[in-house]
Amino acid sequence: RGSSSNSRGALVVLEGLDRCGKTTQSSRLVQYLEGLGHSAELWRFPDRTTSVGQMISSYLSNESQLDDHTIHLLFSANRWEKRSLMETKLKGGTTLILDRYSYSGVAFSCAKGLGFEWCKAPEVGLLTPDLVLYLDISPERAAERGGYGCERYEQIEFQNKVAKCYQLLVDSKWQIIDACRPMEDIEKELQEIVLDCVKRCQNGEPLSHLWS
Ligand code: NYM
Repeated sequence: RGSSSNSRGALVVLEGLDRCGKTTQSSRLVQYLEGLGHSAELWRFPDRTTSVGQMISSYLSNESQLDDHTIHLLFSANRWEKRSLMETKLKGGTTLILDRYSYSGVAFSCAKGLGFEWCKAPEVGLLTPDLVLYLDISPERAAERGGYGCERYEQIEFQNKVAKCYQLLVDSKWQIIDACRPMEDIEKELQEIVLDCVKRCQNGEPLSHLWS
């Protein structure tokens, strides 16, 4: 498909507070793109299937304790271990819909009090998304959605700090989506934005690296 020799898949990231709806929306987006005949995959960070991912998973469920810097670097390592496959997929024409990425890494660690620049440093050199969809919802509204589970970070006060840290990361690749609306309305809006992005990448938009 693609009209240029530099045609590639799009790298699309969904971000937001816990329970903002991005997991549902990302899988719907993949279904939508596949329905149109595009090659698309849903990826999640953390990827809990790798050995680094298993360390992260046990930390998140409070089965293990780790120093804040250590867990930050593990989250980053978990993205680095997928970096080359990510590039291969994109260049092969597959669009990747990512449920969380480096922005979660920075926002959640920065909310704990780690330095903003320190948090960004290990992400430098990863692929820059073509589009970041931020599903915007207040922590109070998010918590109403069936309530938080018992994983680390799922508390309103902490989520407020995360939201503030996310704001420091907003750039021209971001689109802020009002996530308090009915799910179908959000779905429609995302479909339009993402399809437009997929088309741009088919026309040979170059890949770049964080943070630029
Ligand atoms: N999280 C996620 C981080 O703290 N740093 C990261 O780099 C990433 C990718 O992990 N509360 C946090 C955000 C979530 C938690 O994510 C697990 P999910 O989407 O609930 O599985």
